[in-house]
Amino acid sequence: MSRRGLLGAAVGTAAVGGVAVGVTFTGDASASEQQPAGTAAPAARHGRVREYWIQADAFERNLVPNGRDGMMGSTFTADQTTFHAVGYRAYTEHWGRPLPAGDDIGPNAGIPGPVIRGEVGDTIVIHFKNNDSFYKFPHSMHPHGVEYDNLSDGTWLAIAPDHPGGAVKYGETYTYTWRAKPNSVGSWPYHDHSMPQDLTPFYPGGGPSATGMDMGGNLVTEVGAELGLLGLIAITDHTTPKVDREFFLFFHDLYQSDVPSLTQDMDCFNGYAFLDNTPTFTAKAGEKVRWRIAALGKEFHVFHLHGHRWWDGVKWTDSQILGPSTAITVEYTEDNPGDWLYHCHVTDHMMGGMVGRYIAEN
Ligand SMILES: [Cu+2]
Repeated sequence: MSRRGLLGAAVGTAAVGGVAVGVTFTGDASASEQQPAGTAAPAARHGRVREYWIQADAFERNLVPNGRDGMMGSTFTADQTTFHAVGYRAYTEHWGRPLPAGDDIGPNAGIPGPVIRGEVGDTIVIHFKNNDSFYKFPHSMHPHGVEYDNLSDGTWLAIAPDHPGGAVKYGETYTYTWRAKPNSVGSWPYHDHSMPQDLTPFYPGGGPSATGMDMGGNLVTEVGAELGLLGLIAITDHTTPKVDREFFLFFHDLYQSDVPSLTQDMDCFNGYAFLDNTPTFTAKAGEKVRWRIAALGKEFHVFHLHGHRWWDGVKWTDSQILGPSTAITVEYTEDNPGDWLYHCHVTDHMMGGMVGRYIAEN
């Protein structure tokens, strides 16, 4: 049973009013919810089942499409900054065709993958298909923040290589079931957690493959996430404030030693590096703004937004730390129009591309 008509109401939780497509609600999820100790149970609510059809797709990605580092002035040729990426994209039912961009799922351009949303009480069903036609690696989807059982963990281990859902082979499918609990409210990452792989055979003549380790080459753990298989989960409840703008920002890095077609390490926002290649976000004075921000990899990062301060839950701040697999939600009312930078405040990462533009209009 498909009930797409309900989607408008669900998208209203973000109050950004996007055209709602591609997420189907089917029936009611379990209504029983545990509450944290000492909190009053909200009115009983029957969650929905939200179904997503998500495919891991292979595509070429030039991380610096305009060929220029807008802050430092360096220039790049496309061959220096292009690699074979793999990203999650949301599709119509049965992976029919890619969904258009929308406020509900975001740009759906592959890196990051589609925004996966849920309200407390909902069951999120992910129909995943591996269409990595370039590397033909196994891939998976592993969530943070939501509840799941072992069959929906999406994690590969050498001691249990055939564990269902941990290594979905090229051309195959798997269904994950995740549940939004009261302690799931917030922003979370999801990512490929499948087998380590060596990329060097795919880039003949490039890179430092000779430096590979003795044991089976230059194995990279969570290689799928480095190639672009990452995204954000947004879980809300009845207390989540409505906002006028919601931005999704992913901090991630690609290393030349792992991906030999790159001529340097690249520090990326949403699959791009350097000012005016990374996303430009816009808002208007007076609007309520929310950023949902996550990071993966092996670096720590500092999200810094020029000209703005927000409450981090403990104190006022204009810089917030992120580490691998952590996420933050930043909210403020736009009160300082201008053409501002947002960037990672780790200097190496600024130099490597983690700089973007935020334009607030009067
Ligand atoms: Cu950083």
